[in-house]
Amino acid sequence: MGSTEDLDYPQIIVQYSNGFLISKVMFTACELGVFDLLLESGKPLPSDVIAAHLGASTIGMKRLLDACVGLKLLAVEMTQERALYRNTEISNVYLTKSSPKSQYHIMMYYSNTVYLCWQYLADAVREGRNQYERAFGVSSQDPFGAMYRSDEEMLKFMAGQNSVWSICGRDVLVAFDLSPFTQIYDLGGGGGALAQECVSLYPNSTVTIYDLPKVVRVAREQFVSPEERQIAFHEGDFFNDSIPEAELYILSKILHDWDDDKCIQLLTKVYKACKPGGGVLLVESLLNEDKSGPVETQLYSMNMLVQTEGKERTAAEYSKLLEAAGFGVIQVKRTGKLYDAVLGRK
Ligand code: ASE
Repeated sequence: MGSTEDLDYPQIIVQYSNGFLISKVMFTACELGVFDLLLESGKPLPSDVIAAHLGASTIGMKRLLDACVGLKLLAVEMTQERALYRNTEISNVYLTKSSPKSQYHIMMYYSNTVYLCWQYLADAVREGRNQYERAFGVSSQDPFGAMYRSDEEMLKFMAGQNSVWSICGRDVLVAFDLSPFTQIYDLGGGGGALAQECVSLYPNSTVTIYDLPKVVRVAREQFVSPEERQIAFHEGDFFNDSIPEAELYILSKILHDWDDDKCIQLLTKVYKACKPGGGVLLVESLLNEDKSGPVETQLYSMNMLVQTEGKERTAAEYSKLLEAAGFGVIQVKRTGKLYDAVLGRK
């Protein structure tokens, strides 16, 4: 910001116009396996070698690699007329598939699913609802029926959501001391990465992942091993089936999928199931009270419009939902990262 932000050359407009080009370059380099190859190779490689290994054209690969250098996702060094490319530290940690902090799966979900929905953002704004019918030809009545329209889509979503917890999971789980709660249900816990983080932070806790039967099946097959004794599963639909008694319920990125009525309906069920002295932990990206930011959360709220029935909310809005369901003492902790925590007590 500064003197370039004027009407002669609107830097900010140029930057925003190019935003999707930046995303797509990063997603494509991930998808083609550029960062994985450079990690495995252990030494800088020329573009033609990278192209040959990844089954890509030399012309296209060279162009992609140079753009990644411009974006600081790769570094280049010149040796006798040959350009050699290597990963930057941030790429090694976040863009390779094998890294424990890999964001590869969420990027594939953004690039191949979210991206297609955003094609219809104007329609979503006009109509005030998600765009599954236009984007994928599936009914938008039941958003998770649409999001889980195939096992492959469901797996991509679960893997994508899991990757977020490798960078935000710890912060949302230490925002409050959860050690008094040993019996925990993670409602809509999906692939289980948050549950895994929870049992590692709180060794006396057991976390039951409550999710749809097909989600539980994939979580057991692909994400959580039977050796992980502190993690259990419960198959069910939390709107239509009963919710077992527990001390703490985690609702992580669940309420943002639904309108206020559905949220209150769900929270009321949770309140009834909850042991006295127990609570509910909401993990969500909080908007400022005047909705002036953070911009990431505002953008996610647009995404909830194109993909779900929900929206991102302020801390006061979540507190109102919790109070409507009967929860008393409500505490809010902002983490400064993407996701924040709200604790309501019974
Ligand atoms: C949901 C979370 C997500 C439902 C659909 C979703 C995410 C993407 N699509 O509960 C993760 C958050 N990212 C964005 C862009 O909203």
